[in-house]
Amino acid sequence: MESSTEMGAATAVHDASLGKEIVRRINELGAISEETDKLTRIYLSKELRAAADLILGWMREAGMSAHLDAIGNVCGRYEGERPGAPCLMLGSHYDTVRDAGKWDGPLGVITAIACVADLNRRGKRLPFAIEVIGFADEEGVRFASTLLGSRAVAGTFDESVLNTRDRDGVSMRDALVAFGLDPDHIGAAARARRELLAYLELHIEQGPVLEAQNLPVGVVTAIAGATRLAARLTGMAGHAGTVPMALRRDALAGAAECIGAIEQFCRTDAGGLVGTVGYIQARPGATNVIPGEVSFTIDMRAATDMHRKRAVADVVRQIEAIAKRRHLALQLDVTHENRTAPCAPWLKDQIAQAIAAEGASVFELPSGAGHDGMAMIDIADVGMIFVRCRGGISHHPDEHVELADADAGARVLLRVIENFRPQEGRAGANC
Ligand code: HGY
Ligand code: MN
Ligand code: MN
Repeated sequence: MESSTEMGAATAVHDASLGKEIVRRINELGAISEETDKLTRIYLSKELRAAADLILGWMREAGMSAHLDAIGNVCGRYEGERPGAPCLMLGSHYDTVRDAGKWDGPLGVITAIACVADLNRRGKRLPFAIEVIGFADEEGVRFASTLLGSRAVAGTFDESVLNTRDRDGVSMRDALVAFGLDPDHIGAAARARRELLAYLELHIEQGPVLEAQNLPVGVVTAIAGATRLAARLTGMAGHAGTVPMALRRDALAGAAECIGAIEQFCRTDAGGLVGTVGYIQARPGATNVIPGEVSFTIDMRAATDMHRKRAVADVVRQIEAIAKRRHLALQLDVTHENRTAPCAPWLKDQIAQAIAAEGASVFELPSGAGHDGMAMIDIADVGMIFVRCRGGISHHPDEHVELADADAGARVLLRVIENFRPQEGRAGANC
């Protein structure tokens, strides 16, 4: 198994100019945050707008026409030899989780722009167009859904999400208007399958596998599906000093038992099931008041859709039993469900050939993290390239990619682009 040293040796032949440009821009974009001491850039915030303007400028510098689409995605196009040809779409997202790392999402957008800029510097045009897209809401932090940008492009955006409200009670509809977009015009972001030859995303692995294999890049086989639920337990608020324990309907104690049950169920599952409660809020939220109402989120994932759906059903039954025994009212809704998205074999082959040509071993691995390809698969075949990240850390400020690996990922992506062979019969088609 060639180590990254070989890749590093290959890199030694390169001046890592792509990697240096990428790291510089990751840091510049990573400084745009709604918080001074951490990175948080959520959908339709003024910080997301500032980030969009920065990225659109980079796209234009790289020789692309660039615009903000109807839902806030940043879109760049580098024409092929003939204007109007179908495109190889490259992308990722430019929103972040709260207290995020600066590589999750932006690495894919910035690397794609760097590849187009390299072609443009050389005056190289290809038999197809290249489009670079930065999706505006992959993480789904602000509104109880996710993949909003890529779903709008895929034509699968659910209009009902426009009425969901964020933590401050602002509806997505009103947030779009404040961002300068028209909520009734989101359909304009949709693209047709005939316009895309494929969708290709470069992304950090967000896991420890490539590091354990001592490899800088990998070929993604599939993107694991996910189910997100919103739970609300309602009991009875009361005086912390006077209500006997036996008479309480403590919503937070009930939620704690549910969370313990979810963890225990996933820990003892033999099939690699993962379950996470990432957000909880207790009301009224005073030290000396028994919590009367608690809201929390649940995120469940597994290697197959069947396994995940069975697990979700089991967990729901356990939560219902706990609520009943504790005389708590339960409201439990699925807020987001994404099926597992397989990467297309013909794209995996072309990525593998590019990795081998760059002097690294070819290694395939699944993605436990969700990506925009789960939405884009409705209008194009999907391919993904993973780049090693230190310690597999992600969704954390310590998320980090070494310069050599950022450069290696860019060189692999550039090679895929320049050697890209559309599927039979698609090459010369017009949009
Ligand atoms: O949640 C995920 O897997 C992705 O990072 N949005
Ligand atoms: Mn993420
Ligand atoms: Mn991501």
